[in-house]
Amino acid sequence: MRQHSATRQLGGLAIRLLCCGALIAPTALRAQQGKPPEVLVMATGGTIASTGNYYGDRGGEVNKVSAEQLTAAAPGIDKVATLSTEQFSNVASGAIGPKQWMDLARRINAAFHDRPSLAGVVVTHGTDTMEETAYFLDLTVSGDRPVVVTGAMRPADAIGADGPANLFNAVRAAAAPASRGRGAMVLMDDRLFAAREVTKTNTTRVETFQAPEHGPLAIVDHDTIYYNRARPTRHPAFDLSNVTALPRVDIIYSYGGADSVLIDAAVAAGAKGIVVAGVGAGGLASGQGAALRRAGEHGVVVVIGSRTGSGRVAGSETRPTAGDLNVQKARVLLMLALTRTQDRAGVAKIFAEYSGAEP
Ligand code: DAS
Repeated sequence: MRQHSATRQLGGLAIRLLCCGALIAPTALRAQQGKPPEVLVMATGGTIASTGNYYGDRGGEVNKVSAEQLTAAAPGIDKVATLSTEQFSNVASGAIGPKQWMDLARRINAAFHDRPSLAGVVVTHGTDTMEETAYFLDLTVSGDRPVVVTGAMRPADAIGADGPANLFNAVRAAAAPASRGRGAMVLMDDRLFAAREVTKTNTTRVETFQAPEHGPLAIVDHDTIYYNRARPTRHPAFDLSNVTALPRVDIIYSYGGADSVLIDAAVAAGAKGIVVAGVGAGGLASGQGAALRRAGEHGVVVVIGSRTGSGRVAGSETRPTAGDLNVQKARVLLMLALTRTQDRAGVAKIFAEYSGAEP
């Protein structure tokens, strides 16, 4: 892991923050404190750090842009925060999974611990699995300082590249006092979303990130970050200090004619949990029920979600369901829940608290 430190002086971009009725003037706060907020930019790779032909020969040129080059490409960024940068990795987001999630969470927790003056952290990340990493960080980074995950739909050298504006706005959001207590968020296309709610909805459009049935937490305008919701109730972060590896959890899709084969294969591969992308409000193909019961008898915890893309799956005290988490996020929560308990009712309780399944 390479680390760069680039401290830059800031000037006075006025950002007015309207939050829960309170109008805050950050420039005034900064003037009082004598220096602009400190933000750490942690770069992991993705399209934001890639160059090359967007639809053609990207292969030879991907992932060549460093964390320092990313910040240098966002004019004025040094006027909104005192930046430091760290190159965590430089890979496409398909190469980021449970091991990298844990390393990243540990690194961010350590940065917050070691630097009390740090206002927030920005993570640059490929967009394909961004929502999973963001949700993992939401569940595992402790304290009230924000983590803002951002990326780009267009490479760094594309016409109309969105990376510099996204990074600029993510740094503004991470520096803003109004962002405290909101957990991890995703900033894309001038909007901030809660990590637990956001999902990628389109393969290529810059407005691909949406939060179905919830909407954005904030609109990021040139002069203002306008939060339109009160701070959420936060549950304690999952403690990773004794976790060496996350348990295997697989996602099984339900569809007309689906049978037991993939479920049995997941159990044989050592899955400790299965998330089902059920039909409708958590229904199953008739060929899957017996295999899921068998999995349960083997101690595998089954969580039922939905493949529809929005809406709740109602649960009970003994039957864990995804609530309104999509299945990829239910998988993240199940992996973490299984580090606390392997008991089905215990997992159901955690899901009720964290996922919105609670009636
Ligand atoms: N390169 C892909 C990724 O790393 C896509 C992207 O970043 O937008 O997820």
